[in-house]
Amino acid sequence: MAPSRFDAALQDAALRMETTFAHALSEAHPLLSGAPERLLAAMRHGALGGGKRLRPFLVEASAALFGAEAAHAAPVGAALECIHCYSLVHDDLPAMDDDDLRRGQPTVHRAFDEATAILAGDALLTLAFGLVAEAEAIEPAARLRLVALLSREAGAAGMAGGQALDLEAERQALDEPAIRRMQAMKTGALIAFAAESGAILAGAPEADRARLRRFGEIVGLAFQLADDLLDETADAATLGKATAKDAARGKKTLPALHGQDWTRAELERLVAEAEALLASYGDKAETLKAAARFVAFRDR
Ligand code: GRG
Repeated sequence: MAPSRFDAALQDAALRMETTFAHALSEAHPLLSGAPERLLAAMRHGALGGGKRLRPFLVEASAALFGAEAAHAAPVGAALECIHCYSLVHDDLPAMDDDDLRRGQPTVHRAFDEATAILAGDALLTLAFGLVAEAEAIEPAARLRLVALLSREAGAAGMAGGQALDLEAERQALDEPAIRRMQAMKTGALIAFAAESGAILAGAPEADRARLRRFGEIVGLAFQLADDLLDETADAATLGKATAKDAARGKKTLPALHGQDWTRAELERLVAEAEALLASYGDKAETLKAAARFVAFRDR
């Protein structure tokens, strides 16, 4: 799939997700009726109007590979994006990265206040499980399985655990295996869930689910490597505050350890591995393969 066609597909999916999200984050939604207006506004600030929506795109593309419609995948994509947005809201807090801007807008604690940002993150995380539980187009056993898997990938054995390891790295520098483990948990876990969940919600056989899981893990590795490379190559004017802080804290990345040429070669290797995993699906896997390439060589 040509990069321009992939970009258009990603943008279309992002627009669809915005509509799903606007409904999921409105007071009219049964899971939120009666919620305080200011808290809802903070949740919407943290979640709506920005972001590539890459994770919901992967859920949709993985589900489509096994014949499920985008509408069936939408609640799972929205749930995952809620968790991603919660992680960004909390990551931006003074106790973590202390950032003023996110996606070109004031961070939630800047636009509202710190306590409201903590609660907005909590409420986005909690909403995610409700959205999956209520996704009636998905078979009940698959919904339960998705709720449990999402709990694992977002929690202490997944993203939150990875963030804890990342914070520990400020006190004691991590070696390369430890950096890889931290990244697989902190960023990789949700991306692996995205690819695996599409197969689960579509009722794909176990072997396919495991293949999509592995695909997601590889794309997760590529995502973090590309993110670190983007930070390395950003000029001083655009260098993220968080990155500058990470460098000041002595945090190591793989591009910092091995250099940019090694990183680009490693990204090519990861994309080839991801594509090879999907070879047996033929043309039906073109979107997912293009997604792997986009993740590895994106400019944003
Ligand atoms: C607070 C529990 C908790 C976890 C935070 C994911 C994370 C853990 C922190 C985010 C810090 C960060 C910038 C990590 C690098 C990778 C990453 C998640 C980048 C942002 O994801 P994108 O590029 O963002 O998908 P958009 O804005 O497109 O949604």
